[in-house]
Amino acid sequence: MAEVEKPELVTATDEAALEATFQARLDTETRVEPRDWMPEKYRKFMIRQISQHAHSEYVGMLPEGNWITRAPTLRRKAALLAKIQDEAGHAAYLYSAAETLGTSRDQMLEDLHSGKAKYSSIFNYPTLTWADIGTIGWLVDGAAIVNQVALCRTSYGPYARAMVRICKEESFHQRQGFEIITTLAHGAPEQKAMAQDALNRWWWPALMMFGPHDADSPNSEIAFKWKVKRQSNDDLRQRFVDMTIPQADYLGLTVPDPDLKWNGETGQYDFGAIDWEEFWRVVKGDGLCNRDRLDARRSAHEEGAWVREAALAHAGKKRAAKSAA
Ligand code: FAQ
Repeated sequence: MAEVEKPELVTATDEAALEATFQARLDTETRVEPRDWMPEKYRKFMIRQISQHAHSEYVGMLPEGNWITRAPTLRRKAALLAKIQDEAGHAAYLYSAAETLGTSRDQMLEDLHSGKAKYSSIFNYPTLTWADIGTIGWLVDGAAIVNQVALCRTSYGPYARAMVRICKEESFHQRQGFEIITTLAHGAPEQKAMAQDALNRWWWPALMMFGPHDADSPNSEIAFKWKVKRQSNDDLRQRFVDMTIPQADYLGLTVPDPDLKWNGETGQYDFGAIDWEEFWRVVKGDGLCNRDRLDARRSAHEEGAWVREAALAHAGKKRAAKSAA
């Protein structure tokens, strides 16, 4: 199908025709690329989602960063450092993908630092013990993969392509987390207790990562129409639960949900009610670590100003030298 290019003058009728062609392209699974015409609403919707995803990766470095200096062995420390660097890389790809939609990194960071933009609620919980680092890899990266594998088929080309690479790296993260938690769960009674305590604290926040129930998800309808979302919040959450319970069984750990049970009819696990009041409180800024996380990001940004200025000055000098040559 031909590219949809924006004509010089667009009347309301043209706009409707362009939108119809845009939707027809989506319906035939044609990806949207940066130079294609797209409805303003789609552009804004994608900036919202991709930038919030980027912020999650960016803020997501902080809970784990807390343990770099306290990792129990050199090998664990090297793997943790590599993982955190990967998250920085994910943020960088995602900020770049969002920039192709016409926003700037400065704008996105301003929205994060001012508290206007959201990031995943999970990163507002504290990492109290080393077992939390294993649990983040196991559950948080595990949930992120379930969500992001679906996004590899999302309609905006640069985002979908970033997801493919990110998912590969997240798989490594999940494996290293599971290895940490396996060592603890199969270790001394104190280590097993530490693993169980971490699971108790991270289980429910991990389920919240998939967002509100489908019926309470205002963005879902249009996200499906535009093929941004391929599977619903509840379907992905269910997939994560079904995938994770056998892993908890293997570890000999108990998921903190008295209502959890296998349902032979559906072939899935039924699970208890999520505390949505807690979810919204954390999303709105009142979680255990929201203030710390934003303070840390703001001060890192301010302290890094000289690096950005130096890089710009260097690029300016190189440009000047090239045009003088
Ligand atoms: N936290 O209408 P919906 C990672 C907001 S990456 C905070 O259902 P939507 C890697 C939502 O934005 C984790 N806010 O929204 C890693 C919306 O508000 P808005 C991040 C949330 O977009 C691992 C409102 O609630 N992954 O972990 C959350 O259709 C380890 C209504 O919700 C992504 O961002 C939440 N959990 O569906 C890094 C994936 N859930 O924007 C370091 C891409 C919902 O209208 C260490 N994003 N909200 O003001 C998505 O797939 C979707 O945006 C959903 C939400 C599924 C998250």
